[in-house]
Amino acid sequence: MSKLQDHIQNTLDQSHPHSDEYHQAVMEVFDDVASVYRKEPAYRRWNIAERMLEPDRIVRFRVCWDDDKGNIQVNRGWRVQFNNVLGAYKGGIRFDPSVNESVLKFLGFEQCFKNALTGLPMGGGKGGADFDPKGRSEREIMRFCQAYMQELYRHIGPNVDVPAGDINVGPREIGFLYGHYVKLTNRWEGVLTGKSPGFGGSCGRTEATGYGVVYFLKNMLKAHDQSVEGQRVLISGAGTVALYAAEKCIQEGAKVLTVSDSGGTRVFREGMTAKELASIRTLKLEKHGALADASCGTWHPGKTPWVSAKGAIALPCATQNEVDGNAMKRLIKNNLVALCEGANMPLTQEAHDQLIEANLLYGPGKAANAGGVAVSGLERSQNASLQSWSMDKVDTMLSGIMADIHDRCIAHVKRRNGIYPYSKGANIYAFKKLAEAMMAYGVK
Ligand code: NDP
Ligand code: 2IT
Repeated sequence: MSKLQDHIQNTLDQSHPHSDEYHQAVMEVFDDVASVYRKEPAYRRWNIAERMLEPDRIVRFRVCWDDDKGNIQVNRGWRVQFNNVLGAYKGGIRFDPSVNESVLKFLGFEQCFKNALTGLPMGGGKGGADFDPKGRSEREIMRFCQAYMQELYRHIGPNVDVPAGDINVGPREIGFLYGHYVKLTNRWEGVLTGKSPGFGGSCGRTEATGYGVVYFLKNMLKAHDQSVEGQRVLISGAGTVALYAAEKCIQEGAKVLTVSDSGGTRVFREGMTAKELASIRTLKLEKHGALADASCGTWHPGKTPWVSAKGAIALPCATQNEVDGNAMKRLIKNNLVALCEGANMPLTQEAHDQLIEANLLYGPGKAANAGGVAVSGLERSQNASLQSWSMDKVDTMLSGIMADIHDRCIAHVKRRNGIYPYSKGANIYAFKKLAEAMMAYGVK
């Protein structure tokens, strides 16, 4: 470990104890930027590393709501406003029982770097609650969203902090959240993204993260004289990101062998068809955990995609730390060629280190899944100028932004054994951009 890495680890231990996910995300970045940091004395002079580790603020609040039986339920809500030097805080909201401050700090920290890579003026933030929507009625989910917004609305604004969706927060939840914001403030403005296109949302926002992952993959493969067509692809998750990544893979002529959820994996030996994908999307919209009930492919309860089929491309699109060391060993043994992260930090530290060691193509989440927040940025532009752009226009812009992100990832690194180290390149590019803005702002 270098002196800088030692210092970062000590600072994390002292200032952010019991925050494993946060430590993991931070150390991964500082392992990659240590050499750049050493070469630029101004970073140390301005104490950039330590300042970057401390979120601007974390708002934590009680969320009380009535369930359908008339019982009062109590949850905990947060908004982590991480860093706004590049623009208003921007990042999703996650509702899941696994949400805690460590998870939201890691997501907020990653978001600062991801948003820097998009080239759009957006700072980083993340929010959520430890609410479990599984088994809850639509009315209960609506009342929860309203109760969450009852506090959140004080802390957000179109030029302050602009939340969006994440796990278990899609267009329906954004509608409930936005509706309550409008009611509370009497202001119809671009304060949330991921709205339905019927009331200020952008065409293509729902598709953007999944499509963007595949656009990034295409650029990465092209830079190494390969293509997506005909590839065998393993996808995890069956939510917004996973199913649109699958859709784009099928459109590009790849074979999607798997999708999964917390119950298990559905395998399509010859590749999923567009019709099968449509049936799964309908099922998933109806209820959580419905992948087990689908009538296509074969069902592997309790299994992950990584042990259920063999593919050259892996797109983890479910959640953090979903690919562990054993799974990565298996993927590498089965001749993995490229892995692109639809989810945020889906690799455990061990899996990450193995992938780097194996010298395979690796599109890190902060680059590969940035298409979602990028189209959120386009939604803000449309709201600010009272315009509504077509799907074609947004998709063309998304494809251009993903190509630019690809190029930014390789702007500061050279090929190593024939392969660009995208993860290191993404961390260095975004770090420099954030650090330069922080130094220009002076001490704040
Ligand atoms: P969704 O809620 O739409 O889907 C999440 C999917 O992941 C579901 O199929 C869910 O299964 C599965 N999943 C969740 N937790 C686990 C677990 N512990 N083990 C196995 N499967 C699990 O979320 P999104 O598709 O929006 O988000 C997926 C990932 O992509 C997250 O990491 C998110 O942060 C990231 N992301 C999302 C963006 C967006 O625009 N939505 C943008 C960039 C990144 P089940 O239904 O059984 O829980
Ligand atoms: O992780 C992410 O980038 C998101 N959940 C999307 C954030 C956004 O503001 O669109």
